[in-house]
Amino acid sequence: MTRTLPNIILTGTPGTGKTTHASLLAERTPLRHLSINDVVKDKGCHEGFDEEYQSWIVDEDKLLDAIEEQVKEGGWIIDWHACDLFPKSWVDLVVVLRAGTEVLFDRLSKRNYPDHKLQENLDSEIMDVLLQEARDSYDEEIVVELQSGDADELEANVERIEAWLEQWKKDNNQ
Ligand code: DAT
Repeated sequence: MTRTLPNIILTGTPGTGKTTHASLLAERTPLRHLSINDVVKDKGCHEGFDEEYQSWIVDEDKLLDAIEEQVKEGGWIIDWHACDLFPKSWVDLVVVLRAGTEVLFDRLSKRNYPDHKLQENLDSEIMDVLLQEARDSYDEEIVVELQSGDADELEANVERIEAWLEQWKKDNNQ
């Protein structure tokens, strides 16, 4: 099925700004926000809750089955702190959001994460884990790394993605 609107994966370590970017983009473009966290919870795509990490143990097959039909139609901003599970054929752009250690520490400290979870997320950001995962999973040309340290960067990122969307529409004869 050809998509009349593209699908964008918005990924990054927790706290880098996925929800914030997705909400703004959903306001300003026809794209809709697909929070994988909500799908996992609401549609039960998990094998229970990991108390130690305070997160759901995701059943990836169930998750992909739950979203496949709607995602294939196009027009989604897929927001999740992993990206390697989504089939390449579903995805037109992968945005990896980044934040510096201090900024991320401040943001995550406001969430009641256990210490080891906070530290693991900081380590993951420092070691470029999500960027590497995106580059390993998708063609280099569709992976974009964007800084999300402050409000100016947020605005610039949203404008850049809006411009990319307009170009995608032209290229795809809309
Ligand atoms: P995520 O969905 O990746 O976990 P979020 O969108 O919930 O992250 O953002 C975490 C917090 O940081 C939230 O209070 C909003 C703030 N934030 C994120 N990106 C920002 C930015 N570029 N400028 C200012 N604040 C930002």
